[in-house]
Amino acid sequence: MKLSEEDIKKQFSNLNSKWSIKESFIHREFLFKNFTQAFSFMTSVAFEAEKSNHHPNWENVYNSVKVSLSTHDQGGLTSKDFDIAKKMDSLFQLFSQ
Ligand code: H2B
Repeated sequence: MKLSEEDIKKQFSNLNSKWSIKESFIHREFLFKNFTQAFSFMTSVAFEAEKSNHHPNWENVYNSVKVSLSTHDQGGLTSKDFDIAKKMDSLFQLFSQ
């Protein structure tokens, strides 16, 4: 179910401050030391995405992973976007050491 403006604000406040909101997407760029770290992070996120059947739009260039999240089926942001965003924030801690 699409979240209300109020719920979006609440959920957004639980994310790392590097996330931004634009229209019906939330965005963040994750920067790593090198490609291996970036790709390890992406692999780990991929397993989480499959588990929850919720998949990111993303772009990888060397050590950068730019992520956009939205729920296509609902045409907007849902709790699934915020759940995977939080997982990405914690996986980033692991893979950017
Ligand atoms: N990922 C995202 N980000 N949004 C969706 O609406 C979505 C998805 N839908 N992954 C799923 C797959 C859907 O296409 C399948 C059929 O359940």
